[in-house]
Amino acid sequence: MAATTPQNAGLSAVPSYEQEQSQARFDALIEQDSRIEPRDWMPEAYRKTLTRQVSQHAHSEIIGMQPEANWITRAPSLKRKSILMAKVQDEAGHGLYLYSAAETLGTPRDELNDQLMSGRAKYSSIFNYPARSWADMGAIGWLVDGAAIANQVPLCRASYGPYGRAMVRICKEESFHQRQGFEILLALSRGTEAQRKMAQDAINRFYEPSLMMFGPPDEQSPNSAQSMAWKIKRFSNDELRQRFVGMIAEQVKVLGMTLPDPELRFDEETGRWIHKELNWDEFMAVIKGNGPMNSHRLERRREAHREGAWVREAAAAYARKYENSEVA
Ligand code: FAQ
Repeated sequence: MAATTPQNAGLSAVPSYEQEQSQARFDALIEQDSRIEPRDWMPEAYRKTLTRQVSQHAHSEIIGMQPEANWITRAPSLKRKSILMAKVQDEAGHGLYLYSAAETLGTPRDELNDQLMSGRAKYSSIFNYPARSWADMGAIGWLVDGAAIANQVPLCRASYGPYGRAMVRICKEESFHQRQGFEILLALSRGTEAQRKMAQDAINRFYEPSLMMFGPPDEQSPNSAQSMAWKIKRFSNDELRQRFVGMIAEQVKVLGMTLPDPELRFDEETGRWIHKELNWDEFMAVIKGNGPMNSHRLERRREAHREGAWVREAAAAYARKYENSEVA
């Protein structure tokens, strides 16, 4: 390698002809609403931001299994139990598609997993709140999966191929999840006074955290502008949040329940939904690891990983056996 001299210092920062061509091809694909595929050249910052978002999303699906999995044994009927079990399994599947999509960007799954278990990686704030009652299964399905769909349907058109394609299947399953949550709340809303109270209490506790799932307000969202320019995100955090709040404002009427937001209204002039100021200090505390359930969720994840060691060893031994055999 040539030594750096005052004459050539800084030359490496000047893009080569090939780099310029690659950047131009990438820009054109984004401009045409085409897809970037794993073998295509992409700017390092694009790769990094996608790895961050897709892996955080995968971690959310995996950690998000916990609040509902804790209720499988306490579901009120065999039918409810089997539905809930299927839902929790779906979330595991979503985590796996998303880890696969993240791996195509070059970071191995073990490393992504380490980032989660060591507390270095974020996952959705919502899963750091406890699920206290059976009605919470309804509120999680209706509000949490509902917010997830509102956020994720536009991600089906994300510019990175493997992410967009994974999102198509995930969104189909999330729609079923939302309906099952709504149906749990509907059954409770038509039940006894105690059941109605339980449903209302669950809605009250999950309303604000579900609105915070969309991320900080636009002016405090450092990643949004670039992610939207790259067509990873198609709408801003606030745009999606107010779209979601408008949807649930109508649906809650069918339940005969209320949303804990006296300020909620549709503003005819701006064509936007107005909702109360959310507690962003609480949000920041939760995403920094200080929410009510953060340490519990991570400890449970590490425990499950330790308990699953024999499964990973057996799978690896099985794969080695077939790698070495003639049948393979
Ligand atoms: N929680 O600049 P922005 C589900 C972080 S759905 C935690 O606005 P960005 C389904 C953000 O990472 C839940 N952290 O960031 C299910 C960034 O920090 P960083 C998962 C959050 O990326 C249902 C910083 O704040 N869905 O799991 C949150 O442009 C039921 C600044 O924020 C997805 O992940 C938050 N809520 O926008 C499963 C969807 N919000 O990384 C089981 C894909 C923001 O710079 C049961 N992700 N932060 O250190 C996205 O659409 C985006 O990443 C956003 C955030 C919208 C979440």
